[in-house]
Amino acid sequence: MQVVLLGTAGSGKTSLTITLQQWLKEKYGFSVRVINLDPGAENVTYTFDYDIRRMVSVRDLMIKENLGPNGATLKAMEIIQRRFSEVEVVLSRLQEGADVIIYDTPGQMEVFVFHPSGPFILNKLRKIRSTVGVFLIDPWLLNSPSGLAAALLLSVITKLRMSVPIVLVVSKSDLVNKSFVSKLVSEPDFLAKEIEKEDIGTLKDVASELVKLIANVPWVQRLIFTSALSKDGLDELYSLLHEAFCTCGDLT
Ligand SMILES: Nc1nc2c(ncn2[C@@H]2O[C@H](COP(=O)(O)OP(=O)(O)O)[C@@H](O)[C@H]2O)c(=O)[nH]1
Ligand SMILES: [Mg+2]
Repeated sequence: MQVVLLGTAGSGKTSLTITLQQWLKEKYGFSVRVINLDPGAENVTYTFDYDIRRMVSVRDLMIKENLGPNGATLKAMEIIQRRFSEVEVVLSRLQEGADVIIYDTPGQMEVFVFHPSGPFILNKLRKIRSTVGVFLIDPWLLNSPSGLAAALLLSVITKLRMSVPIVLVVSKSDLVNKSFVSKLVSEPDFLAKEIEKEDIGTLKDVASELVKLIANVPWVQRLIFTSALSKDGLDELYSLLHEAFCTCGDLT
């Protein structure tokens, strides 16, 4: 199994990559490899089995080519796509004896999802081995119901762009009011009412249309909660990943 962690900057991808690796080792005795595909990773001292920053790093590009962070990130993604055959050689070697491979992805996941390189890489990965994406929703988005609606829509767009199954996870669950969020997700009328309470003026009509759209995406309803800090929800995540691989798997 290969697991690709996706989510906005700060949503907890790197923390969950590391925790999940340790948890799978301890609980199942699995051999787990971790790969960093984020060329812009900063302050990460963890030793990955492969780190894309060996090929290209956003920080180096900013200095060498006098680019801003966004320009350097785009340039880094282009370089990774162009030289991906080199990454594939390493990845093939790392397959040997590995039960699970976990991929950490860029903080600006928008770049990964909207730039051609992200779907390109995912497409390559799924040819190596069965691959599933985990879309992390950052709890700070849950402070407002319209934030949750936006996060769910971003996950729908991500699914549209990526050629792999995607499961939805609220990260940092130790900080979340789970029952409130579950109600928002499972009861579209309640979500619409809560959005209406927000002061978003003329966007209310748009919001209610968006809620209808979300309500019609069945897999969105099966939202789970995990914490890299307390390890809460990792069992559930693991079984959801398995379901995602099963062609008959019903993620609702
Ligand atoms: N309370 C709590 N904080 C977390 C958890 N996971 C990550 N964080 C914090 O959230 C911030 C961003 O985490 P990081 O893993 O770097 O996110 P990334 O940008 O998606 O890779 C860091 O300050 C982490 O310590 C969690 O499960 N619980
Ligand atoms: Mg990170």
